[in-house]
Amino acid sequence: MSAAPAAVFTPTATDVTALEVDARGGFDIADAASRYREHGCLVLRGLMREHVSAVVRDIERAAAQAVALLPQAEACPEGWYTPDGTLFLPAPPGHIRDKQIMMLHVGYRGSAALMRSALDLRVLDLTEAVLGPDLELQDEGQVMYKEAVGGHPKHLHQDSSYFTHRFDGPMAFLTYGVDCDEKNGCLRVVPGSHRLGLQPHVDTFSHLGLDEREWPWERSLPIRGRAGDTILFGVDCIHGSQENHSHAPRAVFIHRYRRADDFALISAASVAGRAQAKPARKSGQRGIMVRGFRRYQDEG
Ligand SMILES: O=C(O)CCC(=O)C(=O)O
Repeated sequence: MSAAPAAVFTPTATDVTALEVDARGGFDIADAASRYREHGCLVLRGLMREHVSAVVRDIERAAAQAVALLPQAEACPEGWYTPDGTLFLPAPPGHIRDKQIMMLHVGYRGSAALMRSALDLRVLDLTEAVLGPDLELQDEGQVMYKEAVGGHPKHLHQDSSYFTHRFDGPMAFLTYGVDCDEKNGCLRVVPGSHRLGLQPHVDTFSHLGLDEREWPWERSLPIRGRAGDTILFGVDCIHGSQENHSHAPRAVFIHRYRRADDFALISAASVAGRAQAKPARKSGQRGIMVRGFRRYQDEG
């Protein structure tokens, strides 16, 4: 899809009710898929309520472990990595340390609870209804962690700026580990923005982001929610979240699914990284199959 002008864009919804599905039990998969296609995002209330406490227990164990590993952190272009694979950013004034957690390494290889939650049948049914029968996990599962008292913002962006895919790209299911609102940095989305195609991104404190003069936070819709609520969005849906100004950490965990033959042509976290990236191939990007079968393809 080629980029369309952002200035004339009108969102497909300005009220969260248009995006909501009651997912505390079974729900109408075909209806959810059609609303997801229309808005580029969806709010699945209560989808992960049976998984959330076990996943958050592992997230908090991993957070304590990452902080203990900070003396061994090494600088990288994005911030600092501890040896467990956790990414830290500079901390704001008044924080208890000079570095704060951004992306916590837990992963499917580290937490059985996280892996179990990624195999939820309703999630796979909905993904299959949109992307087709053969599905893989894109990566190892992602945990974004905002520490208390100022935890980092993630500026409005499209995931396609970080990973531009050959086909549709992944569908991301982001679940709240705690109750979220504007105070602790709930996710904000721009319904219908997937129709814009990939927009130009700039370098920001939280890596690639949209220019704040064109995309101020006010253009996005805050999604308040309870622990266990899930927000589904595609790679071109504009989303992000502000700082955590509460006194408790705010974690979310994200599962991403894509067609088994899809892959990131370009992966980068900065403008220069995108400019220098050489188009990649499928080989080396085979994720764990979660539905269907992977047919042999000559990837040479
Ligand atoms: O932690 C968040 O709320 C932001 C997550 C996000 O924007 C992303 O992973 O692309």
